[in-house]
Amino acid sequence: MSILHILRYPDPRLHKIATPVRVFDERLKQLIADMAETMYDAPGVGLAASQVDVHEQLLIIDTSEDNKELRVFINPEIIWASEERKIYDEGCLSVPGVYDNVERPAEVKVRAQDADGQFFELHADGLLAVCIQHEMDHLQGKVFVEYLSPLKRNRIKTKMLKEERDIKSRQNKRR
Ligand code: GNR
Ligand code: NI
Repeated sequence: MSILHILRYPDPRLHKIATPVRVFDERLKQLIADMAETMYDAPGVGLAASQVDVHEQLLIIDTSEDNKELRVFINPEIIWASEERKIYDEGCLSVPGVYDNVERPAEVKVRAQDADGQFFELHADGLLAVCIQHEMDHLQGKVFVEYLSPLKRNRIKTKMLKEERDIKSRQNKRR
């Protein structure tokens, strides 16, 4: 198992559109294991393959307290969304330190495949519903800051680029 590098906004690779998974093999299971290790290490409650620079329709979620409810969604589709909307203070491992309100459908029904290619359906609400939609956005190349105003988004972009410069200069000093 290994911890994978998580792309940081505004990396243009976060805007790539993921393609469907067609082969359910050992490589896929290894990728899921590495993504789970990466998510638990971060720590985060979800991770989309796009965030680790793999542009395939795969995401994982674990909203449990004890990291014992890993959920895997491959080629996910939202087949129903509630009229009711809910605002949630979202964060993202690709935009560390930034949290802001995003409004989305409160409940969704999703159809997806598991690691063996078996189809399943799930009715989600609460944080799980938020996460499914947040991760599915990643697969479409969308990061949650794109729901915020251009002013906020530009401030976040500037902050992230400054942090990136600081990280790079620290790395150069160590050499
Ligand atoms: O860890 C995460 N927490 C979170 C909190 C509120 C709404 C969405 C999320 S997902 C995020 C992990 C992540 O960036 N997934 O793409
Ligand atoms: Ni995210």
